[in-house]
Amino acid sequence: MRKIIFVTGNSHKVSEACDILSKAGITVEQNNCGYPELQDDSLEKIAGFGAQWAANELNSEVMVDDSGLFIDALGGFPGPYSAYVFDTLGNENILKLMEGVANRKAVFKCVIGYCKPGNEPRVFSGEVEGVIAQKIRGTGGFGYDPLIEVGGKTFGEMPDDEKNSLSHRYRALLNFAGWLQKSD
Ligand code: ITT
Repeated sequence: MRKIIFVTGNSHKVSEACDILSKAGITVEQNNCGYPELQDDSLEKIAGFGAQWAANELNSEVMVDDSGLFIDALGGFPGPYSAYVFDTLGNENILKLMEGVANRKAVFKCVIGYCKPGNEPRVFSGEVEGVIAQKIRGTGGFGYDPLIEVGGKTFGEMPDDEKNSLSHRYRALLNFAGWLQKSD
């Protein structure tokens, strides 16, 4: 089994990555050292920069994950600011912003950054389209999961294995694992 260090402070991301990547023969170990967050609108640039910084810092191949929820009617908000907005507004206040809004389309995007020390980073993205639910539903998952509905259920209402078979993170990690298996 190949082992990759996953630099993140979010243990939910780690357990999802473990489930998804174990099927591709990859094990994941969390490192909580953090990395400087580039101020940029692009999740790809943020993830690439973070992966390169952490690979050089730890002198090891690493992966990072930068994710964001892009709400159509709010011009893509909170997008790259999703962590800050979740901590400050939270799901209930986002629902208030969406009161009476008919267009509830949203895209959840995940970008995996990967890098080896001294190398350029690679990025792998995955997206899932959904809608912002009328109410928070479900107690599973984390973060925005009870707010985003995909195929009639929120991520918060899905068992872990269901979310992990169709989520933005699943799609990004599948791209990553496919590339990793072909490279070295
Ligand atoms: P790290 O940067 O340390 O990896 P983070 O939680 O700050 O962890 P992000 O900036 O990528 O990660 O996440 C943006 C926000 O989106 C944050 O509030 C997460 O909890 C939330 N989030 C990320 N992935 C999610 C998912 O699959 N389901 C629900 N919420 C998610």
